[in-house]
Amino acid sequence: MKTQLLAIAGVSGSGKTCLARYLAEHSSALSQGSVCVIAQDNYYHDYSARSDADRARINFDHPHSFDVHELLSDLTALKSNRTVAIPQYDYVNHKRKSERSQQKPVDLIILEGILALHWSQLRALTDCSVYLNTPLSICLERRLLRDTSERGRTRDSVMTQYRQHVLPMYEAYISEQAQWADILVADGGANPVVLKQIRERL
Ligand code: UZR
Ligand code: MG
Repeated sequence: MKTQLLAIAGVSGSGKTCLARYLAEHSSALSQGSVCVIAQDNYYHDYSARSDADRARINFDHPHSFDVHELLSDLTALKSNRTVAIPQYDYVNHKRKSERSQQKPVDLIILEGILALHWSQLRALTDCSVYLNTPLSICLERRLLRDTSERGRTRDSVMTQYRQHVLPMYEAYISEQAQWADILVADGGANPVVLKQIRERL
């Protein structure tokens, strides 16, 4: 059976990870075989050689911050039924972890990330694409909660990152991805209507 790729894009806090998890939990509606979720965040370049202060200044919302070649190569390999070693990311320290996780070939790959539809080569591999149009005020609220509880940040540092990187990159690169999506969604998270729409497309 041909491996299919579903890509979910949207700004930070739009509910990509939650939607991807929900779809994976209900994957029998989408695919008769196995499913995996890949976070694009795992493909940030490895900045571990930089100083802590330098790393804290990186614009992680810019397309240049991702190793798109490695992401494309892993997706192509999975689509050709080869096992890949997926990098793992440590948000607290803004670094790649030293270990990788082995991913065997699956029938459906769900890729979720802020720029999952940005590169044309990535879009060419995609069988169905979703863009989350969640209101920015909701995204910011979620981001504040998550980053202070799970990613070791202060409220001030989240707000500064938001003003300096998240919003400008949303305007420059993230929101335009809506034009390349098969399905536009008003909010992320668990959503049976989206599940049905995706099933009809795959
Ligand atoms: P999601 N990010 C960091 O803050 N530090 C890192 O080391 C790597 C990523 C943030 C990134 C982006 N940016 O907004 C967000 N900033 O993680 C993407 N600023 O992840 O879509 O899960 O929110
Ligand atoms: Mg996420």
